[in-house]
Amino acid sequence: MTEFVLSTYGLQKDELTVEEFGSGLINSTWKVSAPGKQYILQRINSNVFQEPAAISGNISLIANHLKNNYPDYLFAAPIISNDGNEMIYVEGNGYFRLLPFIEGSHTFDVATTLEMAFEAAIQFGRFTRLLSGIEIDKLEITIPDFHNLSLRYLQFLSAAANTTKLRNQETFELIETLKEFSFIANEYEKILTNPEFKKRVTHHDTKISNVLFNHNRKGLCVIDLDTVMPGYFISDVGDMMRTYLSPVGEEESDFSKIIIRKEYYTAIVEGYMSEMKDELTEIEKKHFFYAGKFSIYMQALRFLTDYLNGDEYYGAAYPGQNLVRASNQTILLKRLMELAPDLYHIAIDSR
Ligand code: GN1
Ligand code: MG
Repeated sequence: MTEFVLSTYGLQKDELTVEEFGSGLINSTWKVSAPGKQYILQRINSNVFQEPAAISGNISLIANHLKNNYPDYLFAAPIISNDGNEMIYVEGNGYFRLLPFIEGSHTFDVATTLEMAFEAAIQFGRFTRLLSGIEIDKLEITIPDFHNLSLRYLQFLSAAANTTKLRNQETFELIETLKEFSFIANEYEKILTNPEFKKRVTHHDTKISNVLFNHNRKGLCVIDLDTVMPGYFISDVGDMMRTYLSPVGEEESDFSKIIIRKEYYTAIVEGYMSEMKDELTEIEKKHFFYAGKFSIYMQALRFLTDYLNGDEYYGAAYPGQNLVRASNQTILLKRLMELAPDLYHIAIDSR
């Protein structure tokens, strides 16, 4: 399959090596090595992204804006195929695209140093800031209601009401706990009606592996732009907290290892604010800590919903994987909330 796709870019099979790459849950990704040049090949999950043209439309809009206004910004735009397309459609297999592999770049799966968290937060903040001149309504919605926490909560309630007896019994306590946290969704409802919350160009998947670093571990740029669309800053800041604060990630089943590293919180604040402090409103700054609750709660709901629905969205490499992930994220949420008195003021005071 990949052979045919690569041939449409003029890349011939006998001179290529193709290996699986990265750790994303949704799209499939390969690294393609040709003599003297390397590429990233991706297959877009069309169950999740039902309108791939919305993704390529957004990416060209962004690429043009950056090229015209910030020509030095490193932006890995998709390569155009020999017949002039940004994506290749293969009957029965969906859409593929090819990107340049940025030479000398590195990615990391876990934020193991404060500098990495700081650099990543700069990169995501810079991305939103540099694109603040784009008319937000020109960007298309690539996944409707992707970070709509109220809807995610309703979907969770419905999954809990309609699951198998066994899954319901197993998850009873976790379901109750997540219901008790529904005030986080209520607060999101208030944000929706508050004009102080601005719709901005938002990445929506700010894990550390979506930042390219150079050999000195300085951030180069952000990647994985499928979910770039209008959104609130809490989505990006929150997902950084969700994925950088704990030394272990969402797959960890030894929950005693889930802790909040306060200094990583400060690194996220400092990195993000170094780019965004003049863009965010006072009310937004006051919701910096809330961002972490928002993202972690939403991810716990999404994993548990998927478990209750029979793992149809994320899939499961072993039975119960989505339950482990949901329990992990719920512990992370509790750990974060315990530190509210210590962390709440850091972003507000950083002005
Ligand atoms: C998915 O595919 P990946 O790993 O980049 C998901 C994110 C979740 C993440 C959890 C389109 O991202 O929202 O936070 O898994 N992306 C989509 O690991 O659902
Ligand atoms: Mg992603």
